[in-house]
Amino acid sequence: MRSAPLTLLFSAILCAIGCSDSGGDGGGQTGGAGTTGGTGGAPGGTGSATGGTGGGAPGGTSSTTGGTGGAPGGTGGGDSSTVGTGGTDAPAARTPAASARTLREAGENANPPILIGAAISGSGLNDNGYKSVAAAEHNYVTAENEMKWDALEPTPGSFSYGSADNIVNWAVQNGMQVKGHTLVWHNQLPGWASSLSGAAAVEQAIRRHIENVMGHFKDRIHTWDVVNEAVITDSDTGVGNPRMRPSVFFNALGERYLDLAFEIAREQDPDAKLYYNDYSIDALNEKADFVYEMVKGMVERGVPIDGVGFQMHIGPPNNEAGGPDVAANLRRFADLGLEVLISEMDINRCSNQVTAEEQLTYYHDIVEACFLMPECVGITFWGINDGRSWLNGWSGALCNGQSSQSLLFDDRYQKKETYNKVMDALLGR
Ligand code: 9MR
Repeated sequence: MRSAPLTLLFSAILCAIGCSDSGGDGGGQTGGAGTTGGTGGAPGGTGSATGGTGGGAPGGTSSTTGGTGGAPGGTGGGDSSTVGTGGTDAPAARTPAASARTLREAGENANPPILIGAAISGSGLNDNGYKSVAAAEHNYVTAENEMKWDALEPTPGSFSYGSADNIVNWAVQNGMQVKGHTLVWHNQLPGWASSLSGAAAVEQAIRRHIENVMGHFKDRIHTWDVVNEAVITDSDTGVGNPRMRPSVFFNALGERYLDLAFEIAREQDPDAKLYYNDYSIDALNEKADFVYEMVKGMVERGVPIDGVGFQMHIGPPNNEAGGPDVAANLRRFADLGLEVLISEMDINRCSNQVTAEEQLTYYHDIVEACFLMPECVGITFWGINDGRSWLNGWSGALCNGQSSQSLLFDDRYQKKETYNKVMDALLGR
């Protein structure tokens, strides 16, 4: 959401000469609009198991000249009466909670709050240990596979929501927000969609899919990965000849398929947060530079994009990125007036390319880089426990049957040292 009503613009002018806002009301505070541009309002309060939905509010205007605007709203309590921290005077850095028993609590009690997420799998929800750690420690859910095109629209125009609904309903029951993942992606497409050809047929398929899926989840999902992984390089580390990825979408429509997808998504939900999401754009590398220019072009054309998800799959076969590098990279995207998110974090230890010590440093410093930026609205880990990590079974990850040891919990759902490093970063330690 990138357009602001006149009242917002007026208050922006007032705020340019100094204003102080007491913040949100449990939901997201409307994003401010600095005269030199501002970020849109960030997601609203997180709600709790006892209520408080705290949906994100409309963002403020933005311009390419930067400036920060609305920050996330307060944590939504049962009656949504908690005073939020959002407003037109977003702090330069986020303030940590004094203490926390869970990551979720650390995120909810930071000022402004930050969402703590996990990729959740349908099979995981059959396991009580998994479920209880997932709900206690996180307040933001991404379905690991259940909302991809092949799962939701296996045959043209015929939709199948059972598995996705299970995850979304579980999340809502536990006071968690959900990010829809993912509307337009070259991978995990059903065969019929991969073999479409011609601009009209592809555009029609994109429109039907987005309209149907966003319509189905409209009351339960307010943030979406609209386009995923549209850019490719010669190496999965984000280096070498960055370019638009050939796909059924790009081949038929060219780069304009991104604009189209975001515009259709905006028509479906004027208040949803709409994100572009990609891997190996975490560091300052060629792919990140290319995506930066691509997204900047979208912002300048007025395409309704609200933010960028940095997947943060660290280690083989993807990039490695140190804290300062991540901070500088996130900052330039935020200065476009966008929210930024860490959207799929894990750190692969297979093949020992990342040592145990490096893994701990990366976990701490990368989480800290996001946490310190009010425009960084969430950190999602790609799974709960090591044994279920997608990396273990994928040849590209060089695991050869070993565990990737990539996450925050072991297979008995005990906290690992990686968990402690993340908690330290969330508490400003
Ligand atoms: O974790 C997902 C794994 O179970 C699937 O087999 C894989 C198929 O492509 O997708 C994984 O999730 C991906 C996510 O949707 C997009 N970014 C990269 C993730 C890891 O591959």
